[in-house]
Amino acid sequence: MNKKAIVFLLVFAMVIVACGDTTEEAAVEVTEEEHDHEGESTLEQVQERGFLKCGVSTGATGFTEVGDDGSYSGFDVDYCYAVAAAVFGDYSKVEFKQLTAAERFTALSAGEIDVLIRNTTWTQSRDTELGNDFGPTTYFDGQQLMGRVSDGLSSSSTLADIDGLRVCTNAGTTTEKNITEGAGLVGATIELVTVEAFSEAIDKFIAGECDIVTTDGSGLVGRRAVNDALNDWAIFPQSPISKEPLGPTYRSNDSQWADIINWVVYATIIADEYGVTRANIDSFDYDAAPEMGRLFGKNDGELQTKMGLSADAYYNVVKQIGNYDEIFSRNLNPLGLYREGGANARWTEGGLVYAPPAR
Ligand SMILES: N[C@@H](CCC(=O)N[C@@H](CS)C(=O)NCC(=O)O)C(=O)O
Repeated sequence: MNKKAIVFLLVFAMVIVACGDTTEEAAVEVTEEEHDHEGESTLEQVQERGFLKCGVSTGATGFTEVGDDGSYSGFDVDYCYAVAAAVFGDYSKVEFKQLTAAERFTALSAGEIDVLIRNTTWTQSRDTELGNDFGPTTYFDGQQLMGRVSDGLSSSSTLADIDGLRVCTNAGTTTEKNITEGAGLVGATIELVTVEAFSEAIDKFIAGECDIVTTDGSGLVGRRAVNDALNDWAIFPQSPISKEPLGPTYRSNDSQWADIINWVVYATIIADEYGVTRANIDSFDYDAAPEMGRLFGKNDGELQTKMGLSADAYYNVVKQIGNYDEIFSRNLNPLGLYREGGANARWTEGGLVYAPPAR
């Protein structure tokens, strides 16, 4: 139910009084009609506001990058754009909020953002204790470590090899918990140094204040690529020390909003399964692929309007942002991250990227 409330705000303004040169402070009473969002769904709030508020990281190569002109790009950023395309038919209707790992869940529960798409791992405690629900995994990751080749580390190093070393990572992550537990299990004693943003951990690593940095494998590959350190920095162990399923996160008990976000991801995956791309989306034969037609609002049986969206909501996602493979390849292939042979491959090709049927 929409509820309008009249609120009176006392605004203290500095008023230059026209007598002599005295300056007086006057209290001006302003009446402002303010909208009370109580009882409104997340979708209604977002639609009424006219743009999506999407929480992203402070910087993760290939996932969240901010250009010199202030423009955002990356795999996570593209999923923010995709949600805006679904809700508004216009991907650009997004306001990004950069969040450190430690502040992300508070920002979400406080309503500062509508969805969090920020290298965020789905875990049991985040799901059950922190008031979050998780959407489909968009990137199956795992934690690894990075050290200097000049220190004798290589891609075949193991967790036991970090005994006695200083290990840097960012606070509020699964990373810090996994490394503490993992090192303990192999009997390695480490000095764990936690910083706010992961870029600070890299700065310390470069400055020699840390021997090791650790985070999701994708984050290490990205940082190594931008620092042109392929031959100098070794990523290990070959088999990650944890599972880090990364994907969109939203507030608990918000079923309609959850459906919308989930099907944004599924739409990109299903489009990839059918080979529908930004380039061929308008020449594709939807009569021959009724599932694709339903999902894009081209045939009978579309279900988007049942979710409060327009029938062509997911058509707009793929038309404007691309299918899963396009999003992955454009952002992550340049860093040396590929789907083939890994968990992010299509389920038909031995991977885990799978979507339920659109019917
Ligand atoms: N997936 C882990 C780690 C997330 C994380 O903070 N990853 C780093 C490295 S990719 C990152 O996003 N850094 C950017 C930042 O610190 O804002 C989690 O959910 O706790």
